[in-house]
Amino acid sequence: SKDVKDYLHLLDKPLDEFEAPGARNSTLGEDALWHVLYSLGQDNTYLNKRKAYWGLVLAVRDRMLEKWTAVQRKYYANDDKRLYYLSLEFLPGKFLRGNLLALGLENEAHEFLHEHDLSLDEIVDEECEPGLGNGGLGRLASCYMDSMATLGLPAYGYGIRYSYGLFRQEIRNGHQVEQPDNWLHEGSHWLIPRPHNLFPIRFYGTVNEWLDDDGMLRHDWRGGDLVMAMANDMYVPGYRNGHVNSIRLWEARPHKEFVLSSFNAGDYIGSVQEKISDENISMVLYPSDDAPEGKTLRLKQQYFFVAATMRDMVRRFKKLNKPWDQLPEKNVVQLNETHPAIAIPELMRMLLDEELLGWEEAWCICQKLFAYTNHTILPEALETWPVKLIERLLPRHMQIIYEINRRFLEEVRLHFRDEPELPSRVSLISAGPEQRVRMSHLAIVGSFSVNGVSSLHTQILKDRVFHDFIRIFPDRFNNKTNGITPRRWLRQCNVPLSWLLSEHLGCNWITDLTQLKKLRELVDDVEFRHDWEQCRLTNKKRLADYIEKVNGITVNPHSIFDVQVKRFHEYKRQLLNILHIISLYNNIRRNPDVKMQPCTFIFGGKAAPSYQMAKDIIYLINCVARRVNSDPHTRNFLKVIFLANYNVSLAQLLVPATDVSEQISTAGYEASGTGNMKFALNGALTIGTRDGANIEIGERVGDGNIYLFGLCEKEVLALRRRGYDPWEFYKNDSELREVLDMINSDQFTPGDSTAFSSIFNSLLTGGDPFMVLADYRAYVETHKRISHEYVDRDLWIKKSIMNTAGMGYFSSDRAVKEYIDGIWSLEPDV
Ligand code: F58
Repeated sequence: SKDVKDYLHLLDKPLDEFEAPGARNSTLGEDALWHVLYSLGQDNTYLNKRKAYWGLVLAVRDRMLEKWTAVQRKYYANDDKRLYYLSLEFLPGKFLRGNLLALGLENEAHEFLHEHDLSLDEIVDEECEPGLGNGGLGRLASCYMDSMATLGLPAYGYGIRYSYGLFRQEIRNGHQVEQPDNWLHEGSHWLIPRPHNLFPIRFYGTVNEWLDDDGMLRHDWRGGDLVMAMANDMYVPGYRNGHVNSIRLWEARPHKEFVLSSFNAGDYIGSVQEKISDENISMVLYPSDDAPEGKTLRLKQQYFFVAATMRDMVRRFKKLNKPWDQLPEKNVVQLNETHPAIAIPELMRMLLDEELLGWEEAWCICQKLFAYTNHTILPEALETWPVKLIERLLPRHMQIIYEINRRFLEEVRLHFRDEPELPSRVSLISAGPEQRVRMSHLAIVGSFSVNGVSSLHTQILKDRVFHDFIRIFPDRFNNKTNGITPRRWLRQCNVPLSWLLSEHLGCNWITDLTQLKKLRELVDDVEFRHDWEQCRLTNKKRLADYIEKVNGITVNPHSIFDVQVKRFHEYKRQLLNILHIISLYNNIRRNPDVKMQPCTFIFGGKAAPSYQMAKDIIYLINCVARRVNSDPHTRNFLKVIFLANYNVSLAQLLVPATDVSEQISTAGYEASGTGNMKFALNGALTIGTRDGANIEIGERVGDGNIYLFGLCEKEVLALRRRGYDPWEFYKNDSELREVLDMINSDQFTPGDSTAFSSIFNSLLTGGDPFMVLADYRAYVETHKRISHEYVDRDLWIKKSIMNTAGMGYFSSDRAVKEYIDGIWSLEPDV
């Protein structure tokens, strides 16, 4: 609207010389109208939301393309070293608003829409969010792409253009129901197909041996099936620096349109069948965010995108006419988890079999090129593939993996003569009835850098998970604490607060988040605190409106908004949260005149479709919500909301409206967390365990401004070693016992007393693997403190400000700079 436009100039950095006015002689609006007619083929004399949206997308895209081509030219001209960021997942969120913001076009867009009686808010509703990731790992990749563009890095993201993203979650009768996410049904103009960037990718087949002129044994992989990988580019503009990078997403295409022979033989369906199965490779994202899927199709996806990416890298390198040993001087490949680790044997294969290099030379190149980021310590999440499967699907790669392993273990035996057990522990191939390739071992051995994503996580990798390797490769391990982009996670999602910040600090915080520390000087300013609170209230009202609209439940914007949104997993302990809510409910019912701050507990998140326990927990939350929200005794004090289909867009609505951020994983299990950072950056107070990045957040916002509780990682280990008995807690804590007995009855599911027996059993007879009961009392007591301190508005708002003030460190700009200095050795280009 008009007033938004009026204050935008206050909010943002002015455009620098890259955006010289007059670079184009048409306005954004004129171009949008042009596109409505000439690209969409529709009448542009009047606009509706759809036409305005698509017209704007195309006009914005034109501007990004101009910059992108200029940037590519510059990379070649400067002979820049390039970064390849390989990730099976990217979760960019909606594009339009962020791209307008980065390119400095927000004002023009508002003006154009205003002229047509439309607003940006309604236009962005037209956009559908690409859900090409499961959660933290994919979202991190997108935050890093944003920072790389903003820092002007010669960087390329690489992944898969899934036709179907992560499933859309519906809640029916309290249960999660999965629906396909056909995000491309209308097409996406943010994605440019490049039908000429096409590579054949081989699967199956056989390996032939031959002798070259020097009598060297050579290998040649042939036959099998070919699938084409076609590039689709997505553009990532830097924040007001004229820089645009891209993410190349490969799409599987049939090698042949039809198999002509079978077509001619009259087998029409059979000939189409092959086309269909080839396209399957990029059809759908696997929806599991914990245990890896051991499916052949998943391994095919991995190899498919990695092989196409290595081809693309080598294609660009060859244009430079440099000797092969300069490949790692001109390129670096960051592997986001082990999913792309098959890139290591693939590059070896290309260098050995196609470029005819010797083993030592090829291996030396690989070891200088690749770097690996680990995101998990859950042992069941460490990827392994059956040797038999790789042998069949990628026969040449299996030979290469054997050879890498043979040479590696030979070295290990040589250097650790008195440790005969070590080779089998570090081997790339696990023994047992079914031999499997350990992808993390392959990634460690084939890289020059292995990093964890928070201090605690990296320490655990060194102490436990990869302990043997730290002695073999003492310099290879390092930490890079995660970060989030302040453009999306403050400037874009929290306009009221951004305005307040820019008014007091200037707008440099958008690219230098450490500026936020200056807020500490403002905490004693009464007027500033008042404005701060008003911003928060505005955001809470907006969320309350959404809840009213979508869930049909009225929530009080003055109540404490307590939010836990993330994937559903036992280690993340949504259970702990709901147990506490049930006990609160019991207390209010017992004590109807209770004086307590009203609370709204909000949940969101998806469960992997095959993860029954996670689905049971979602059902429990919804059943408790139904009971609590309809109870006249508690209605004014307590509301429980489950928001369906949690995704990036919903996060952008929730994050700025949250008072209390729930980060309550069992200590030692959450590698880092990034949601924790988004909430604290926007002024929420964290209730959290000493896990992942929570510890570092605590160090930076100050002990008094965070609610840390429960067992620490060492205590979890010690208790487990001593023998943990959840029944002790059941017996000794009557409040807890009452809650558990309610779950084990038909209280929340009238007539069905076994609905949650799986949960009850897991917490008691099952031994409570995530120690929910052990942390219960500390959690409940901490919540009492929160409820008490929230009422002291001055105190709370001060703490809120101190959170934002302390979060500068957690910018993804800082994280990416650490990768640049510590791993990539790249030159920013602007
Ligand atoms: C997450 N991992 C971590 N994996 O759980 C989280 O602590 C961390 O902040 C984040 O990475 C970023 O470093 C994660 O999201 C996945 O989703 C994988 C998907 C594919 C299967 C294995 C897990």
